[in-house]
Amino acid sequence: MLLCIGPEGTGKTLLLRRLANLTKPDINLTTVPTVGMNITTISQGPDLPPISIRELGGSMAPIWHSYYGGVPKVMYVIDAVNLTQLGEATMLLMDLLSHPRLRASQCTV
Ligand SMILES: Nc1nc2c(ncn2[C@@H]2O[C@H](COP(=O)(O)OP(=O)(O)OP(=O)(O)O)[C@@H](O)[C@H]2O)c(=O)[nH]1
Ligand SMILES: [Mg+2]
Repeated sequence: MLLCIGPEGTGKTLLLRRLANLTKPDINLTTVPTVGMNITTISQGPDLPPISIRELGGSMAPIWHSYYGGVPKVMYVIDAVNLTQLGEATMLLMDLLSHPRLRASQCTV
């Protein structure tokens, strides 16, 4: 299962909802902060298996590492327009990239 993480309010839930509903233009744009996790299944078409992505809320950043075991790919989402959050986003990304559990599984971020 893939992991989708990033600081609070960067648009992870909305992005995954969009990816899961590419053929439906009118998705609900209202979200609530993810407390815990959301699992989204994204179809890849008739010949490929669906992908499951686990989103962890930004408020869970201190325990994101508990979910790194065996993860082949991480989607790290930032809000590039939110300049006040970029410092935090960078620090969390550095923690992520240097985490031994992800390095051991040769995870792609
Ligand atoms: N205009 C605009 N608003 C967005 C976009 N992505 C997210 N939002 C809004 O930003 C707010 C937060 O989005 P979420 O998708 O809940 O953010 P999140 O990263 O899942 O947040 P946490 O679960 O708290 O970590 C919501 O009100 C969204 O509707 C975008 O691309 N454009
Ligand atoms: Mg969310």
